[in-house]
Amino acid sequence: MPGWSVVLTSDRGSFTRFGPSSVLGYVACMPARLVPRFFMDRFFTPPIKDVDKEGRALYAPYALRKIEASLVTNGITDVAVVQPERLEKAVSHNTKIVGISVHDPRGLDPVTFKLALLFGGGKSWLEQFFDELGDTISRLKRRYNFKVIAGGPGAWELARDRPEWLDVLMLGEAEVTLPPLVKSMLRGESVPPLVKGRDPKVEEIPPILGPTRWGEVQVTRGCPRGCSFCSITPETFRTIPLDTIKKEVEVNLQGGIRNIDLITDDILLYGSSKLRVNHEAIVKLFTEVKGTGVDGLFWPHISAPAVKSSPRTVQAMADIAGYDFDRSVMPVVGLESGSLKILEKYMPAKAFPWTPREWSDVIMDATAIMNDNYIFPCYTMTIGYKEETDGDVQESIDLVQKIIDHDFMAWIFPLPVIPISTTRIKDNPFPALERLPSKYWDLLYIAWTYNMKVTRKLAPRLAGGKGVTGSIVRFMIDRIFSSIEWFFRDLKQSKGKKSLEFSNININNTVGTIRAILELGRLSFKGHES
Ligand code: B12
Ligand code: SF4
Repeated sequence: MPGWSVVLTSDRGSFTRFGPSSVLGYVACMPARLVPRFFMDRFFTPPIKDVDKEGRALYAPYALRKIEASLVTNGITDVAVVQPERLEKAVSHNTKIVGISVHDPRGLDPVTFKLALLFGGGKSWLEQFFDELGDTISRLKRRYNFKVIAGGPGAWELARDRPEWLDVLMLGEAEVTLPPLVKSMLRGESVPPLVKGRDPKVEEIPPILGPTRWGEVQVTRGCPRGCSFCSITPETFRTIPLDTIKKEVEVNLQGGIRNIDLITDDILLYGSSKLRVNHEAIVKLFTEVKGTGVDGLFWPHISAPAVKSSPRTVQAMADIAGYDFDRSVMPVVGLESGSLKILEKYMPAKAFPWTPREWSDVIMDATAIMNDNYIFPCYTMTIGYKEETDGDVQESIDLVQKIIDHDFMAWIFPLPVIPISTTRIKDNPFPALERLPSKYWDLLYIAWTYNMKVTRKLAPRLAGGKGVTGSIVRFMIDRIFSSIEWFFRDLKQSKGKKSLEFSNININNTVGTIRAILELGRLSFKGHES
């Protein structure tokens, strides 16, 4: 094994394909004691094993590919992206720098934080994977004496709680700032422990050089809506040129990837100016990407007001990409709140070109348009602002109830709002059980009972193909989601206090794994009886 001078990796919560569907990536947000390791390794966060003949990862998360490209195009070519499981083999006395990309290393992001709150706390799988990577890095660092640099969307969490083995933490985008920093480090010069990356112009962002784990290709960066709780807010909005996008699609196709995931914070922002949907640019994007021979064309985010403002664009996207039930899209979409007060204070541009007063109509119309085009939104809500009262939460409940009454195919996740330290609400307190409005638990209950219904309808899609893994995941989704209604009812009735009773449960051990499998069997049997 050669031992590259720069080795890039991330923890297993990121360096995986998340089984048959990226939605299953959220399982890693669960407390580790409640999901046996066996299930993580086999179904939810299995390692990506493919390597080239020199031992580098054949498929990697997009951020690592971007970092690699920005170093290589700036003359730092002795770089390898490797899986965390192969780190030990990849580093040697030649290694000067190990770079890691982090998504949610301390479990502070909304989904992870909420699940800890609901299930009585404890380390999430994301934290567990990060700590395991940290142990390996510490050990190897003692032997080989390299420097460690970390960055990524979750870097802010390490600024709050910094591991002792970390030498440099970079906040923000890397393309411009990282290459000179790495050159200094390779020369053995001392560099500051905390660095803020400057946002690159689009022409300063080089295309990736190797395939990504599920064909990720970024099409926009940043979001001009400027919601005050969102870490995307401080970024400048940019549309990536179509030529760069097509180069990245080509790299993925050459790597045998057929499905492309267009990374964006809102696919309808592509080519836009001042938040106006650019129909022609989006049709061109979809047509040209599809024309390269791509099979599936997906994307992670869209915004409800943009959908409502241009239904023909949504329909064109669906037609070109060929969406149907088995090829549906399940983007994360911000629903945030039903309260006018909260919308006006924390996200006044969220509803643009409509006003916060019209938010409810925007959501209802947009959901109908999305569902007509096989787009099933995962709506996320931010609840628990300082001045949010039960009256505000009731307005959110009313909006959610409307979605339920229309029987839309949409999940609804009421999440506690997190004061991410790169946002304008960074000084707000972290959510705590006692500070959440008491109606939060009613909202959670109606949302989750509805989510269970929707999840069961979508189970065949979530579980992917008909293979063994697909069948097992389908089976688990069906049984688990149909048998936890009591849990949310108890939380509602106890105003959240019931969660404390879960703090001692630990099934992440051999006995727990066997019991979990038996329990799945028992539930399945019960399910067939009813
Ligand atoms: C793909 C994706 C996922 C996937 C894959 C996750 C994974 N762990 O790999 C899935 C769907 C599973 C997912 C889940 C989650 N995600 Co996610 N995800 C994204 C998404 C859409 C794209 C990421 C990406 O590739 N971006 C493009 C690259 C180029 O940007 P980047 O990653 O920021 O990298 C740049 C810099 O950060 C930096 N950098 C990155 N790595 C490194 C490494 C080094 C050494 C250095 C120096 C710099 C550096 O340089 C890069 C280039 O400029 C982003 C949205 C977005 N706009 O980025 C959300 C996003 C990153 N996710 C987010 C969150 C919160 C989550 C969850 C924690 C859920 C939650 N709400 O609580 C879960 C965690 C589950 C998990 N297993 O990790 C938030 C992060 C917020 C924050 N700042 O903390 C984002 C920003 C979405 C949002 N708008 O809120 N996610
Ligand atoms: S619309 Fe979404 S991505 Fe844009 S600033 Fe608001 S929360 Fe962030």
